[in-house]
Amino acid sequence: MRTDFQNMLVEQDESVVTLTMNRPDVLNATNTLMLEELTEAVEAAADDETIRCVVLTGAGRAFGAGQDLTEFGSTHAGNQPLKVSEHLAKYHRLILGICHMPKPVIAAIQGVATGISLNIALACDIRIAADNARLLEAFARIGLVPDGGGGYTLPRLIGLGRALEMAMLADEVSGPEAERIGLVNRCVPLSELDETTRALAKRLANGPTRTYRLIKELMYKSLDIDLQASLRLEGQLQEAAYATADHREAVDAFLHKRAVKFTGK
Ligand code: T3D
Repeated sequence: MRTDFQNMLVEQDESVVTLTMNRPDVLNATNTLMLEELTEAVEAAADDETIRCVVLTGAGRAFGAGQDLTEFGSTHAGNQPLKVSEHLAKYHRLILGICHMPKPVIAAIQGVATGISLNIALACDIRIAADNARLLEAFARIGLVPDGGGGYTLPRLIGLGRALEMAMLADEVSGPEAERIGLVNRCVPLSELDETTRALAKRLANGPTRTYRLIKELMYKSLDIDLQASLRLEGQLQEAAYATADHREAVDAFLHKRAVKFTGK
């Protein structure tokens, strides 16, 4: 994967890759270049068989401050108004890239995560927040609806009532509260965020990667289909899981009372 990005850092440690949004002076607000670079890195990580877990985080004191409002401001001031649906299509490509990533994606959130930055985190499979996290759907503060998939992910994670409250009031939710309501999986002291994320990423990277892809497909598709269809899908996906080398390895390890070693195949 290319690593010479301007607004992104890419670091690979064995089979874990960490993608760091890197505009700390503006709390990693997403501008066009960062969006393009992040999308390219996500798509490259999906295709790279040496990568078995992806971590997404922000540099400095924040995860991300949402859309770069200076870019919005200049389109408002100019003669050429922003073509919103074209602009959003770029975000949608990123969100789908994360959700369809054939390996686990973890968001590690410190400080502010707002607007589109929060919704990028909500597209990840697992969220670890530091206790200084400030999560908010700031869209309504600037007269916008949640985009970047927030209308889909937010009510599914925390329920409709809380999702409407977060979207309408645009109030901050702290890290501990986010853990309590299911907005993040875990909240840890800021000093432990890196280590907790690293340990989780390593554990997932050493897991049955192909099966993780199938688990993601089962869960995400089942959100939108009835029980009958979900059971049919489960059958198809279990057939694929049954055929993996990792499944055979795990059964053999159990029968021979030895430690299992997944290869991701
Ligand atoms: O394009 C699409 O359709 C996708 C949709 C996008 C919509 C959204 O993402 S909606 C959300 C947009 N974001 C916001 O409304 C947040 C704006 N920022 C803030 O309200 C505050 O900065 C924070 C609450 C996030 C943090 O406050 P604080 O006091 O900790 O930091 P600060 O001093 O305000 O910010 C530090 C710097 O970052 C500052 O620059 P300066 O003064 O030091 O030169 C600030 O201007 C800059 N910054 C923060 N957020 C943004 C930003 N610059 C550009 N765009 C930002 N979003």
